[in-house]
Amino acid sequence: MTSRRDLLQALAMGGAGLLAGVSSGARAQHEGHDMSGMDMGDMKKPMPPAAGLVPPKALQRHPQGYLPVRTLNGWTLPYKLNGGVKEFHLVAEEIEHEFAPGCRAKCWGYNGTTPGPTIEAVDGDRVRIFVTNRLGEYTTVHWHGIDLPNGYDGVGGLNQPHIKPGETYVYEFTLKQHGTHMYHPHADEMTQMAFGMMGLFIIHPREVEDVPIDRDYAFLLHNWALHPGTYRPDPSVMQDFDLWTFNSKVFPAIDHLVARTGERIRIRIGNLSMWNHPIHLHSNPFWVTGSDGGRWPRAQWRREVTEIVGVGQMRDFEFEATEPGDWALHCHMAHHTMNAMGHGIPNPAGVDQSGVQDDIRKHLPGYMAMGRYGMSEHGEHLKMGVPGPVNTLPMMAGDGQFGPIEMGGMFTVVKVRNDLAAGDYRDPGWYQFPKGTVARRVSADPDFGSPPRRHPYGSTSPAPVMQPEMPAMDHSKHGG
Ligand SMILES: [Cu+2]
Repeated sequence: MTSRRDLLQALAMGGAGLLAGVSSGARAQHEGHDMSGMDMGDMKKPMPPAAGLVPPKALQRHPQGYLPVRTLNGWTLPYKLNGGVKEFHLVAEEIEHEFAPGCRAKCWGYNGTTPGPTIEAVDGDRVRIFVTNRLGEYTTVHWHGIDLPNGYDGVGGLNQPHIKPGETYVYEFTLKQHGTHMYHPHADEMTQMAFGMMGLFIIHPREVEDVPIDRDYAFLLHNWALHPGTYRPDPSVMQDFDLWTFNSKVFPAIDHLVARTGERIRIRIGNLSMWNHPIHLHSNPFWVTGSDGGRWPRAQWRREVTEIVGVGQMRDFEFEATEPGDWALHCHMAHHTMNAMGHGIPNPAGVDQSGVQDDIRKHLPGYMAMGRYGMSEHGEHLKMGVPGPVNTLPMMAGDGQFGPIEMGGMFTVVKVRNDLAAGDYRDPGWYQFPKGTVARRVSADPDFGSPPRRHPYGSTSPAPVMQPEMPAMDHSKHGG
């Protein structure tokens, strides 16, 4: 699938303008500017704007020496060099956003997306950031965790006048640190963040890092009260959210993280949601190596398999890709890997609803009682063509090569392969398991399925059967 970033790069090469990713409003602000100093980043390689696959890009470092981050489902904001100052332009505006195919909403963001584009710069850079407000109410931008003069800290009323609709403000400061940071409004914060206004601000160290990184991924955690059947997030909700996102996307629409064995991967995670998220990476333990405080001294690195990224915090994970495969990366709060949670619904677990279903069907043809044996049916019934509420995703979704993955929300896959080129981020497909390396059935109880477990609405849940071809165990190889 062509990502937005790939598309932008293709557009840029096709002459559609380096600001192809900037909204119409922002583009108007830039017209007439000299773009010759614009950082091209990894846009230098020509690529055809063909539909479908975009050819791999060679691993390209920025002229200042850093490896650009890979913002999941996102993009990096181009800048213009003006007298040695890096000039960026953010435009706050309402946008139409897709969480995954089948679910869209009116959200607020920057330059056409939520999260807004990632700002990347280097310790020591002077940055000048224009902020244009195209919302219906005032806003500001706070540069979260960045050491700067007080008048640029962005708390409306405290540090600056609010940016009214139609106004453009400028922030200017010199970066005195490195690390993983964020930006977000500090005006009507509850609403503006609930609608999606946030972005990453990555400051690379001046020196090349002594433990070098081969792929550098980044995303923000967020939650949304987009109630089933609606098109606007509800900003008043504090706990019972419907959607849990990595960079405003839910599984299965979240980009995969691709890695080659032998590479060192960094995953930078920031949290602007209303919950703490224990982020869990399958495969081997990772090191927690940094935050908005920069890359920590090595004595502070910790090995973990799950790390809580608290509200307002940033955490950098690093690991060496040693085992090829498809490894899950997800929040360990089980409700945060579901979509479209239905809150306040009676609990049907263990309840035979077949009689109730018939009664309800008299009033609601096609009604399906669900949940007696668990919630797996929920994803299945939508696949069978039974409509749910409009603009509402199934609670769990996504099919892998062995069947339904039954995840949603904050879940994606780290795909480690032996045979990738450096800088190739294309989805390599599902992992091809070497023969004999997958968990397999060795027996099944023929009586367990009696009476057969059937979904109340008649869909068959196949009764387990004894496998006649059950492999004989070879005990001689197990040394006792
Ligand atoms: Cu979570």
